Amino acid sequence: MLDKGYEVHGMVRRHSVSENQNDRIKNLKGITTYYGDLLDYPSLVRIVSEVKPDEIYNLAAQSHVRVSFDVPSFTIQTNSMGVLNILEVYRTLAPNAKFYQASSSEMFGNSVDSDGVQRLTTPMNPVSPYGCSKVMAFNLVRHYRHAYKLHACNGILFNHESPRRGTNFVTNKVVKHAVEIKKGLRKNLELGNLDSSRDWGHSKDYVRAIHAITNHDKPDDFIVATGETRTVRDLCKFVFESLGMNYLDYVVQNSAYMRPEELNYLKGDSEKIRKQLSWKPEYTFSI
Ligand code: G4F
Repeated sequence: MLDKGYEVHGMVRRHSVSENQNDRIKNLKGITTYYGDLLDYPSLVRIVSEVKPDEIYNLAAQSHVRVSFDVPSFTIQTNSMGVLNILEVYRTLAPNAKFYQASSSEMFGNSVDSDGVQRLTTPMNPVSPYGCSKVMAFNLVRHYRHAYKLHACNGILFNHESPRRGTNFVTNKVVKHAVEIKKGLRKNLELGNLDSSRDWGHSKDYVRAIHAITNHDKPDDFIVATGETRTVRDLCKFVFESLGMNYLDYVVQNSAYMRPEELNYLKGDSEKIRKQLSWKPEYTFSI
């Protein structure tokens, strides 16, 4: 957004270690930050009144699926009620703005169409508190768009990764631990389910999609996906082989990383955004 010439304002939650407050954005110069929280309605009113935004991007969430089983109430409050709060503030204080909601492929749960993909018409049967919370938010955004004629959009993004991904998500965990094993700093890599499949894309491609979705002339919902799927086992094989190792010698399963209910398979159909917004990913799984 900064590269595109936007004036960027961001909301941050208070962190007890002040050095870590803006850790994830410290290399970005020119963002004005404000203390706030999706669950703190007055903070949203204060920020939106002050900033008078033209575009609002809601990427805030308790975004870890496994952790959502441990903190289900917080997850649902933040990811569902928090979205209701920001939608209300948007509707009442900045109704001419464009609004983007980070919706998720986790909403589909284990629904797959007969041709092996998830698309906009695939039923949503979430299998985690996180997935349930995102379905509620997705529906609220659609409802606000229709009821109040707002430019409110959902991007249903499949997994998207980058070096900035937290190391408790599987891609960066596998890469980081494999490198440490290679350097002799670690003996093995403990993982949960190796047989689930994900449609992994690159965050750089997906933020391009987010901007295009929000700035399309018609508010709408779009799926953003590569259309390729791989198992966690495929990921391990690829990463370890890239480092000259065999994953079978190092990967061990630990039930602590298994989920009470698992989403087994994701492969998205992103034909609509490719056709209507001319989006396509530049990164592949291997580069
Ligand atoms: O990397 P993950 O934790 O991502 P997950 O659960 O698919 O969720 C991510 O993508 C969603 C979009 O589909 C987002 F909405 C969500 O916010 C998040 O960004 O896990 C990927 C797969 C799962 O099947 C998991 O069971 O990897 C499996 N896995 C196996 N061992 C593991 C591990 N996942 C994690 N995090 N840690 C493990 O040790």
